[in-house]
Parts: sequence; C-alpha cells; structure tokens
Amino acid sequence: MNRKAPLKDEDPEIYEQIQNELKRRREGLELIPSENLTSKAVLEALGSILTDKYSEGFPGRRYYGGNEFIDKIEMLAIKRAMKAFKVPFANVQAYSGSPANQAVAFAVLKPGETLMGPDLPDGGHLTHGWKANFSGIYYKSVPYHCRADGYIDLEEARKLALEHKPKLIWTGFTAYSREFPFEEMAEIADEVGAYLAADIAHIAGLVVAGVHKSPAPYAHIITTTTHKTLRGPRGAIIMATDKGLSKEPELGNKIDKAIIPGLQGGPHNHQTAAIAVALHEAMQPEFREYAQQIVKNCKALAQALMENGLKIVSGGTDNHLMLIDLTPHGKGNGVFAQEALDAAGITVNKNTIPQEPSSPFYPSGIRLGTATVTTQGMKEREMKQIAELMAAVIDETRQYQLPEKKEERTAYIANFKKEIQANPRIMGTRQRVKELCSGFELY
Ligand code: DSN
Repeated sequence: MNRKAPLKDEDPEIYEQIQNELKRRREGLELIPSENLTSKAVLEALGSILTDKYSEGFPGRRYYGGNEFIDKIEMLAIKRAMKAFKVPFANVQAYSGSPANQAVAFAVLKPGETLMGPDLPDGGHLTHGWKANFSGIYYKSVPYHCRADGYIDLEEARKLALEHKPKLIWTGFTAYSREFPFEEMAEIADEVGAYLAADIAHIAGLVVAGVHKSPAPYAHIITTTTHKTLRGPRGAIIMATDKGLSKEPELGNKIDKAIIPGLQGGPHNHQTAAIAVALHEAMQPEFREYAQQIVKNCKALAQALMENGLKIVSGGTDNHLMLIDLTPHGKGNGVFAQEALDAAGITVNKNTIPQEPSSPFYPSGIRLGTATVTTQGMKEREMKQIAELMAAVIDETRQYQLPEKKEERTAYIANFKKEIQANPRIMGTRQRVKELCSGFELY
C-alpha cells in the first residue's frame, strides 16, 4: 500500500469501474430526473481532506476540538441556504433526503401520531408515510392521491385531513410534473392546525432560480436534497420558514436536536463544503438561465414525445420531469421500456403512474427529466431528436406483455432482454445516441 499513490495505481479495480461508468455516461443519455452533473468545484470540495474531520455538534458548539475552519464552512453553507431559499433557519447536516425527512418527523411528532403524505405509487416518497418505511411504521400514516388526470386530488386531501387531523402534512413529490400546489396544501394544513412540510428535493434548483413557486411563504418546514436540479453533491438541507418559527419558535432547535443527538453522529464535512459551493453556484445569474432551459427542454421533450404517439401523464409538464403512461401498450410495461432504452444507451427509470393498474415493481410508466442533458448544453432541437430515438425504442417493446402469472415473469423478462440485445433497430438507435452525445461534454 502506498498512501500517496493515485487511485489508478493504488486500486486499479475500482479505478477501472469508475472509468467504465464515465464511458457509459459519455456514450448515453442520462434522463433520470433526480440526477445531474456536478461542477468541477463541487467535486473538488467533495473529494477534499474535509472528509477526515469529526465535528459532532454545530458551529461554535462541537464535541471535538480543531473545528475552527469546519465551523466557517458550515456557517457559509447555512447562510447560503438561508439566502437562496429565503428562510430564517437551515440545517445542512442531514446525510441525504431520507434522513432529512426522518428528522422532520422526529422533530415534530411523537411515535404513533398521525402524518399525511402523498402515496408512493402516486409520486410520493417512501418517507412521506409508505407502509414499509419508518414513516408508515412508527407513525399513523394517511396517504392522499392524484386523480386519474395526473393532478393532486386536493379535495381528497382536505377530506382526509379533516377526518384524521394529522399533525404533519407532507407536500412535494418525486414524480409529479405539475406545479406543486403549496398554497392550497397550506390552506388544508392551517385548517387542521398541522405542520406543512414541503419536500422540494426534485424542484429545489427551479425554486432557487425563481422558475417554480417557492414554498417559503406557505410551508412551516422545507426539506430538499442537494443533488437533483440544485446540481450539488448528494446531501440535504432542512429549513424552517418564518411561518414555521411563528407557529413554533423552537422549531429550528427541534430540527437540530432531531439530527444530533436524535438520528445522526458526525456531519460529513466534505459534503457540507460541496453543498455550500453548489448553493453559491445556484445563486449566479447563469444558473437562472440553466433552470429556465431545463423547463423549456422538458416541455419540448414532452411535446415531441406526444407527437411521436406517446401518452404523457397530465398531458405535459411544468417542471423538469414527466411520466410516460405506457398502459396503451400493456399494464406493467415500464419494465420493458426501461430495459430497452437502457440497451439503446438512454437511461430512464420505470415508475408507477397515478392510479397504477400494476405494481411498484412492475409499473406501467417511465419517468424522465431534462436536468442532466441541459447541464450538458442540449436544447429544444436535441429534445426532438431524443423523442424520436425514444419512440423508436419503445415501439419495439409493444409486442411484449407482462405475464399475469408472477412465477412466469422472471424467465419472460430474461428472454426479452436477450431479444432486445439482438434487435437491429435498438442497436441502430444506440449508435445514433452515441453520435448525439459525442457533441456534448459531460465534465
Ligand atoms: N430516489 C429519488 C428519486 O429518484 O426521485 C427520490 O429519493
């Protein structure tokens, strides 16, 4: 072992797989809406010596010595978060989005109390109350849904809130392509005296850039990851708004305490520094243009996909993502579309659609977004090309239908994958994807 050797000499096996991943990204289109490409500066902070330091506690009150500079870094991250999201309190220590949401529940609920959140198959997150998650096990969870047209069923949400009187209501989705109705959800939360927590993980970059309405005037608490449209490292921020602090002046302290000693130990200081860098970048004028282009690209892609005969949930998008409803091809066909697109070098994820007729593991839709390709510099012209490439690939999956009998599915899908690899139209598309990507730099 040589502690000073570069990775490629010290651990060639890991180095090789990183190079393979880089090649995969260079030759393909990354359309997963929760991913992005961080800047060199973010990567530099993330790969820095800060990873070595222990600093349990908060700036000015740590359990370890030697935190003079760590304190400055964390304060910069906190101040930038407060400025970017226009809030009076921010905690930047949650390791990622799920722990952030867990900390919110821990801060404002006692075990067994009631929370209400968007149901997972309708675009909610595991931590919004899903039955197999801590949020649905340790708390009484009341899920609300989307209507068949893809929009949130606010009438149902209000009815459920009045009936169950939740103490915490989540708004915010991982697979919702329309503007989040913060104002309407706040009316419901206020009517029953609940905390309203807005999980803006997906749209955070759009909110900072002013391209999506901010939840700050409406919610009491805001959580976000930092690696989606915000284009930072993996990580999270928990914020309390003015409205939140007037409901509960101790809300910030409660959130801090939920993080440590409640749930976590030492913060990841390299991650905190990289979050600070990403927030600095997100407040530059170029980032606003970037966020505007994400949405323009997404609308152009949705329109072109519909012109190519595909069905988009809710008939379009207001943000960075959309869902393709594949039920016209068959129930549970998301798995075929994801695999075939993967074979063609187009990365998306299979996803449930509102009122899903199949299951989360074999869903009937795919989810895609434009944050990454926009970072690469692609515009509306490329979105039209991507739509044509995707439609050609999805067309090749029409002949496949998910077997009704569960025990037949694994073999059927294995055979489908084999046939896809030998499909000339899909392999031809793979070549065209590679050519398209060669004109756009990743890093
Ligand atoms: N896994 C994230 C997403 O893809 O949206 C949510 O946590």
